Amino acid sequence: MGKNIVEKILEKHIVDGRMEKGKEIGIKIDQTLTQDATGTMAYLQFETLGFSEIKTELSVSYVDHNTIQVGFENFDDHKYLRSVASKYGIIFSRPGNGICHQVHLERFARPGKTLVGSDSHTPTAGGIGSFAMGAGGLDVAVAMGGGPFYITYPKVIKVNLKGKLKQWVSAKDVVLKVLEILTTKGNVGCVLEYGGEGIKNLTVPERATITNMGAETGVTTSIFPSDDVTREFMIAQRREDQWIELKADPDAKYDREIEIDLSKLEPMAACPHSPGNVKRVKDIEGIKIDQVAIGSCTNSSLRDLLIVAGILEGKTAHKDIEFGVAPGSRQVLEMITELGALESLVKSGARILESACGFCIGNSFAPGTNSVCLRTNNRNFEGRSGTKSAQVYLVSPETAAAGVITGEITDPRDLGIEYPDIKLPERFIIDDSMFIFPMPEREKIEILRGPNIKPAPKNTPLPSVIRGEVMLKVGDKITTDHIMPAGARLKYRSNVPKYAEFVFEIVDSTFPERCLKNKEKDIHNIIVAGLSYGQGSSREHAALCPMYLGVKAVLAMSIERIHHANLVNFGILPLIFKNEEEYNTIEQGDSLEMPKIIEELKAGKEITVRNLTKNKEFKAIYELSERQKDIILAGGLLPYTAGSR
Ligand code: MIC
Ligand code: SF4
Repeated sequence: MGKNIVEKILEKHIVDGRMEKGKEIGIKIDQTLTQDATGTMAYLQFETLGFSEIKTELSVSYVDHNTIQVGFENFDDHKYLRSVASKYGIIFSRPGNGICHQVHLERFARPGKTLVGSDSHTPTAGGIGSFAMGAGGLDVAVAMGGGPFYITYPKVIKVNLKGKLKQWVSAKDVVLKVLEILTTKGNVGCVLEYGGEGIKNLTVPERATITNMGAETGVTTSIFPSDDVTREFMIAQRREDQWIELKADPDAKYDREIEIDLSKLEPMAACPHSPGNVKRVKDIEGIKIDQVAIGSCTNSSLRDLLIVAGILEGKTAHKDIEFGVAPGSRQVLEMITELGALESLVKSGARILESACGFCIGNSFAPGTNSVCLRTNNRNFEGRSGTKSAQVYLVSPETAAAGVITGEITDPRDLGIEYPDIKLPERFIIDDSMFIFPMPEREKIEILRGPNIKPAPKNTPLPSVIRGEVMLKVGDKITTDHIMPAGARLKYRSNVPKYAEFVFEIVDSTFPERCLKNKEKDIHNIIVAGLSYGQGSSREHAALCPMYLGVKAVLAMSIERIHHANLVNFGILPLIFKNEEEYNTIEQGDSLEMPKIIEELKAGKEITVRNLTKNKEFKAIYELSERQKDIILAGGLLPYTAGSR
């Protein structure tokens, strides 16, 4: 029987378990990447685990999130990351070199390889045919040390692309269409495999826009075949020798197929406050805007910026807006400089922002009160821009550029100008001088730790009885941005006691203090949530900091994949309600007791939960493999792995 691409890659990498849908498998990881906001903790954990060097083919540490540097903390983190990288054989990408996903795509990602990154948009590399997944930092630390990475053997959804995109419609509109079809819920455990004759009309960076934002559907990853288009890109990056062909067999089977006719697509927008709230730009035209931000790992490639520069050539940004452009990498910045596009952007009034995450993570370029923004990134959760009252619409570079000119949401096809005729170069400027490659004689290297860098906290084994209080009850689609705000708080990523002061800051800022009071009295803290709890980023701090505050269990209607894995990794019991009624009955402040957890977990039985306040008892379920149960019992992956070494 023919195989699809996912099967082909997984069968070459499986080291634990069987290739059976829905079952847990362990796979060998060829490459890892980290970024600074999750990386410091990943490397602190790598150190705690006691590995002497990395065991992967290639591991890269990027600095792209915390580059604002108000105070000493960020720079200290950069120094720590640089020293750890040199010590353990990791390539260090210096700040200024660009956003991890864009740079990895340009310089390191390879078709057919597995990649795990401590960032949920790691699937960007799926655009080049890499099987690339986001994970918490601790999982990445274990993978760097040569351990397997565990996933659920996925269902594969084929996305069949046919036809060709019309002018003014681009890759972002394709993935927004995918989001409209699949939404942000219910896709856990699936992989999106792209195919069909339409793919030949999409370049690698365009494919990467699609696989990047696929993360918002909740899938494990998205992947494109590796074909002549991939080869051309790799030639242009002078990496032709790393190209291999990768395609599905003609009789390959899929669990589901979706067809998208590229020629029928129109400009789309994800409206506030969810990437799944997709509408046609036509239907929201005319809304006045205050800010346009172009960049992020979704849309900051050379192709994107050349298009924007072409559209804005000879024009000035509308007087009522602030406009910023963040090129995705130093390579992109150098290329737009050489090709003259930078000049036209500057002349149009663009504020040229750093080649970093910046506005996307909300640590700079925050919009004003009630501002309406057009942004080309992938997430528009409430408050993520840095301003709670802002309304963020996620759009393509074309639609963003149209807004720059008119000052309102505009279908770019209505601009009445010619679509820029851009030509991508046959060769990119290759300059790897902003990477620090590891050198021999690493023993003597001293690891530099500033005062903001605190050791990775460890949990204690799961108590035999959880007895505690519902500290917070939240609704559906609580994102990791709700749980653990980034933005201005990002600089505390290496300092858990400090960062924990901001858990649920935008939902209920009293949460941390209340939790700590209980913790002192040995009362366990419990979180109750609705559907899709923990959507969004891979930040393990959304589990690590609650763990630090004494949270022992999360009881939800459903929990997203990466966050679920992070809860397990930090020894927090992830439980699922069997029905909505139980969720409805439970209230914040209720006292709960789970009297037999260890016994029930070991026997594979449902967990008994007593609501002492309501005098009710019910059973909760869980989706945990035997391995994950052992991790929870040990108090998390750190004590579990340390114990087994
Ligand atoms: C994000 O886009 O939310 C981030 C910041 O890149 C996160 C990682 C993090 O929180 O550090 C992600 O997507 O995983
Ligand atoms: Fe950076 Fe934004 Fe991409 Fe996250 S989504 S890696 S913050 S650019």
